Amino acid sequence: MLFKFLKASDVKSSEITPERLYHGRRDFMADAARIGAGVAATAAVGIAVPKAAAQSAALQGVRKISAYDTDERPTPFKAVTTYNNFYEFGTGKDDPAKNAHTLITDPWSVKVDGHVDKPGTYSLDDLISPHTMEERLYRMRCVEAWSMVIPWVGVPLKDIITRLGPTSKAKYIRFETLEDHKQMPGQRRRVINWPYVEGLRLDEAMHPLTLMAVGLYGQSLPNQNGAPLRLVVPWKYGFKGIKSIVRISFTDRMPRNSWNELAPNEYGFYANVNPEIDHPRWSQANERRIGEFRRRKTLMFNGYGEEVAHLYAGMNLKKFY
Ligand SMILES: Nc1nc2c(c(=O)[nH]1)N[C@H]1C(S)=C(S)[C@@H](COP(=O)(O)O)O[C@H]1N2
Ligand SMILES: [Mo]
Repeated sequence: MLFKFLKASDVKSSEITPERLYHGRRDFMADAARIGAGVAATAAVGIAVPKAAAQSAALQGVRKISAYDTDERPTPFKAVTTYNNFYEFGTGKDDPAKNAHTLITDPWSVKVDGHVDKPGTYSLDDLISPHTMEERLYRMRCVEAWSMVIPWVGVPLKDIITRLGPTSKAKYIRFETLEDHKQMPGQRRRVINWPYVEGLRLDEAMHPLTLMAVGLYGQSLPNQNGAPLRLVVPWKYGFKGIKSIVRISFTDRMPRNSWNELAPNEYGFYANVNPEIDHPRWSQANERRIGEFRRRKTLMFNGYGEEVAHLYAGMNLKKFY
């Protein structure tokens, strides 16, 4: 594996908490940005900070690294890695952390097919170029009305897509999670029509905010968070963020998606965070940030409206929920 950042096992054995490592590195990166060192990396954990991001941090004179980062406080590592949704390992929030150790993530390959110039079976290293790897502090919102702020490590999905070369027929992208009833004991129960599938319109997938994550808090993804690679779409409900991806298909038709299939009146294909449209069984107007007491107002497109609202101009968001 090419990834140079720490593995979860390295961190566990050290005295340093992932949060302290993370904050330490960000201080370092901000310092490097202030003194104008183009690429600031290779400190305790070496992910490369792209030059443009470092420079924009310098311009703003704040600890902002990526132009897309939220300035909100990251949710503690412990909560991010023990309060999860990953039905392949059980339906309880603490099931994935307890059960996901059976998932084998190395070696890992991803099948690419459909309307694309370079179909084939790719190893993780062939798919993820470390040159475009970035850290992004994103606000995440689950349809169950809780939210977190997570420092992801990943590459913009558009970089992967551009290299694969979708043809003019490709209008959507479809992702599929591993199906293996031995490694994923939750799949022995048919709570979902396995494998879990998700999709995006191609322009949503090409948006610079859309990330293919391979890590969080400066280390590779813990299994329960979707190792070794998972989707992160910060303006959509969490269920769009499909985990442990083994197949990427370029399609001309809107693909099915697992939550929509499970409960079509509750979960649409678009799944944009929209406080004005309640889930049939509860309100979406506010949310509980994990670790906080007072509920917060939920923001349209999860606060990313300035960046993404244009993707949905003219669409009836009540119909396309
Ligand atoms: N394969 C798969 N991906 C999945 C899920 C799942 O059950 N299986 N749950 C989704 C839901 S509902 C949420 S909120 C996020 C949770 O991601 P996290 O546990 O890393 O916070 O993963 C999404 N991706
Ligand atoms: Mo969710």
